[in-house]
Amino acid sequence: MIDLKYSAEVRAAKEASQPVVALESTIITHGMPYPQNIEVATQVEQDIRDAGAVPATMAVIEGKLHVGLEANQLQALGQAQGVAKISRADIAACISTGGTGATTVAATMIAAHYAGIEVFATGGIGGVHQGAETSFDISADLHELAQTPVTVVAAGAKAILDLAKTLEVLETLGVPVIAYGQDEFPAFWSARSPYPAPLRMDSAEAIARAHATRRALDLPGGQLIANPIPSTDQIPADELAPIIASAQADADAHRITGKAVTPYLLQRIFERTEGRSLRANIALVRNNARLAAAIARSVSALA
Ligand code: PSU
Ligand code: MN
Repeated sequence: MIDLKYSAEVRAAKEASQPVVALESTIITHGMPYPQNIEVATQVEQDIRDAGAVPATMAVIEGKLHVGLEANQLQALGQAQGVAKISRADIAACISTGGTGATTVAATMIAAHYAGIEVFATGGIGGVHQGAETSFDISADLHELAQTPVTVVAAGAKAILDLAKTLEVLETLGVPVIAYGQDEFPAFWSARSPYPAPLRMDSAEAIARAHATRRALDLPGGQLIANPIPSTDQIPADELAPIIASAQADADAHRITGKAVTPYLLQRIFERTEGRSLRANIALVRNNARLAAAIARSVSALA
């Protein structure tokens, strides 16, 4: 067994069977610049408390898998340089070698499931990158959704991805993609996209019942809840398209590959939108945290 390090708050919540929402840490170390990363992580945790659940930010620190971070640990992680970005492939190596790493969606799902947490909020999942037909760059997040039973609330997949191919792979892998309150699959910084979502639900209770029904059927894998960014915070897709295209061209020209692709594109888009992409990113993560807390409460009520 792995020796999990619970925060005091998460330990108390587990003992009292209170609803808990998992949060990832790659968004802190690789997804947002300092110091906004720490402000946002702290705010998102508070949003979850305000909505009646307890936040559990996951990370590996000096070889220990943490389920919930104390404030000083969050501060240290947000300022640390050169923290590893860990996914399914490297979480065990990071723990066994005493390393420190931030968890992606895939690694956070593994940690959440291990700790008995069923609901997780993030910004956007990884997916099929543009040009994947030659690069083969498909995020391990998709395969994780196919095998680890955690409901993940995200604002769709990041619009830097090939959304059509991402939806096709999710369908192939048997992952339910449920748009919340609308018919279209949302596109991260934009609420809408040209792609219809395979499923739609309009309440946290309905999502919790679907989650419980998958468990009753013994189905492996989780659900992707695609929660659109509030329309007042979005950036229209046609405004972003040329910015995304030039960021992708830069990534290709600099031969950025593997784990570095997503952080590189996000940073480039942040620069080219003069921070607007970050403001939208913050709004959508907070929105996802609130929905995830409501789902976690409903899941607890059904148990
Ligand atoms: N969404 C964000 N910012 C991020 C990520 C998602 O708004 O930094 C991170 C998540 O941790 C996700 C990862 O799992 O990017 C995907 O990386 P890749 O494409 O290398 O699988
Ligand atoms: Mn990748």
